[in-house]
Amino acid sequence: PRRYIGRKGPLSSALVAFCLLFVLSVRWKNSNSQQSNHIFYSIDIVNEFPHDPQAFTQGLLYGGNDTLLESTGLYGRSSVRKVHLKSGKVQRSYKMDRSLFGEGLTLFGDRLLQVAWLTKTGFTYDRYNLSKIGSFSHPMKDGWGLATDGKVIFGSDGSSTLYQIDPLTWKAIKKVVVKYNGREIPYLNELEYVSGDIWANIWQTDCIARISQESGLVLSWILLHELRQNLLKSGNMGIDVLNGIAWDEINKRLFVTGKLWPKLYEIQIRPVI
Ligand code: DDQ
Ligand code: CA
Repeated sequence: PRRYIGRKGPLSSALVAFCLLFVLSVRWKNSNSQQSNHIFYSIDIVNEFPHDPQAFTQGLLYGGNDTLLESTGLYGRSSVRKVHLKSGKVQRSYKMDRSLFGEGLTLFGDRLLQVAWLTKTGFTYDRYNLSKIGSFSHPMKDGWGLATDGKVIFGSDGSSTLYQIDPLTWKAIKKVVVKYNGREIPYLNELEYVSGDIWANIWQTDCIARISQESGLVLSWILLHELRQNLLKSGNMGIDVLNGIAWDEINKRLFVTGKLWPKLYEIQIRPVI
């Protein structure tokens, strides 16, 4: 059995070792990102946690140490909050003015950045005590979703445009039109940066689009209809749409919830086609 490797000397051994390393590195790369070449993904629920059913979730991100940072909407109920993952308890909350409708939220350095519905003004908060620091005006037509890769801010305004914004000047650096099979995909809502791509809730659907930030092309669809359907089946008739994606980059955990949902889910994606 050792005939092929052993007797041919160091060159063939080196070749075998190289091939093995190559295959392993490709496998490692794929297993470490939530991406591959599949187009449609279903989900498996890994964990479910309580979520404030009064929270009209409009922005969601992982804040480290089993906490989530969340922005909520509806006039008179809009807030920026820090939530304990496992209990769903609101650990700290900033109540927004009654005239504001909270939307996308992202963390840039020590500051939380938030946009609001039907206004081009956004707000900055201290990430630890959630006190309001200031405001900014952004280049989008409206404030829907926010995310960041730590360098630029990604934004959505309910259209099919995905914005890249300079966090210092708040000028648009780049705009791409999000498309799938040549068709524009409008209603981009809550966003998340995951391993180089932008994941977006598509408003009024149970789908998340995984989008190439470079080209705007939808690379895959994640189908999550079972989450909302199961909540409805178990009697939660007051829930609104799926909204809110949070990625824990360190522990590779993916969380989703919805507006007025009593639960937040940790999920894994699984190719269906
Ligand atoms: N958005 O999240 C899609 C950006 C906005 C959702 C607005 C839902 C309407 C709620 C009722 C508003 C009352 C004036
Ligand atoms: Ca998010």
